[in-house]
Amino acid sequence: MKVSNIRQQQFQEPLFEFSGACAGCGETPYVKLVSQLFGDRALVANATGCSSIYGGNLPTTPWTKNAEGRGPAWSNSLFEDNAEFGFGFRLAIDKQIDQASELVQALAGDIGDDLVQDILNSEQKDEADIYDQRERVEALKKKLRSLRTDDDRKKRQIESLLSLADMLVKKSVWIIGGDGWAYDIGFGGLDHVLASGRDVNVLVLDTEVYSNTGGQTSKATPRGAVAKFSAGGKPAAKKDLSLIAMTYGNVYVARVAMGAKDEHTLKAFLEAEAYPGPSLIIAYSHCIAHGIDMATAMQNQKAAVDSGQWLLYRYHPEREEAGENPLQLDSRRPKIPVQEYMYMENRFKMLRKSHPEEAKRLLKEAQNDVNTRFKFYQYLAARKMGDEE
Ligand SMILES: Cc1ncc(C[n+]2csc(CCOP(=O)(O)OP(=O)(O)O)c2C)c(N)n1
Repeated sequence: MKVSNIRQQQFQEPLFEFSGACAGCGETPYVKLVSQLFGDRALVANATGCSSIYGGNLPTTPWTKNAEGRGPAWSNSLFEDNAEFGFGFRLAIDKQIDQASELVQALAGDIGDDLVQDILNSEQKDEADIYDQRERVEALKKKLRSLRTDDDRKKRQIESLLSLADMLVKKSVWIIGGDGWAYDIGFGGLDHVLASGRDVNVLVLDTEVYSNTGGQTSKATPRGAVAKFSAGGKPAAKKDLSLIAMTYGNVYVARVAMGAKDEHTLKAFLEAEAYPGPSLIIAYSHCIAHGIDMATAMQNQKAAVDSGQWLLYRYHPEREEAGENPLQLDSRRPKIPVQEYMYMENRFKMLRKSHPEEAKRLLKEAQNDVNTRFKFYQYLAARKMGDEE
């Protein structure tokens, strides 16, 4: 199966199903995609918010396992420390990989050199590679169970390695939450984790409000939108979280909208996961709080992109290493005025009724934001690397 082709990829079994989210939720398709692509080896750290509520309606859970009994490990931490929580997963896994590798080397004489070398040198670059590593680890465990010794120290080493061996198969750490978590309350921790350089994948389900508590303004709320605490329309522009992350240079950053370009979304998830450092995906997620028809909400996503309100791009640090510009602008020049997108949604429309003059002023500013942003990103993406100017 060519997983980078959306038509083939959609045959992958989801390990996230029957959630309690609103019908037509804009967040769940991204969560489902993570579960399809990496679910049998993923660990999910979920910030409190809609995704932790529909994702952890205990005692039931929409997270499930495949026929081999493998599925994602999932846990929910606080709204204010989820990035750190997921970072802890990474540190713990890396420590266990180190311990397992040391034990494999210590027991090399009993295990057999070929298997030891194959296990320790496996790159696990893609799913086929990972499948091979799983087979090797199964062979390792079988071998360990068959070993007989009177040496107590060796016995302990064998027991330890049996309990750690599964860590030698590549794991995928996903730190997931909403914009209230990522842009506001958990931002300090998120920034810290991105700056660490460690291999984690952050998925921000950007509904542009605190959805789970009824739609309060966050720093992700766009200018001119009505939300709780912004009854007169949000006066300030949306914070550019991806730009902040790009300044590190070694963070993979993507901005996606499934309803606008599904294959682009898929590509970004695959690239983010394969990149061995921190990755940040900001995913446009429509929401009932927007005052839209949830049955056709993918069209709102498309209009957001067509108007330039939501830019699609990918910043890949490895392109820079190859002498290329790391930023690839995947959006075309805006082809509809931002007004056409905004007035598809009650969150913008209602301001015209309640504060018509202010609505006019904010609309003008919103169009100005779009124009400036597009030019700015076009400039960044057009830079030739190594230029003096
Ligand atoms: C420190 C703290 N403050 C407030 C809350 C209450 N709370 C729970 S979920 C949530 C909103 C989450 O919004 P967001 O991160 O945007 O995720 P969404 O619900 O939109 O997916 C809030 C304010 C909390 N759990 N912890």
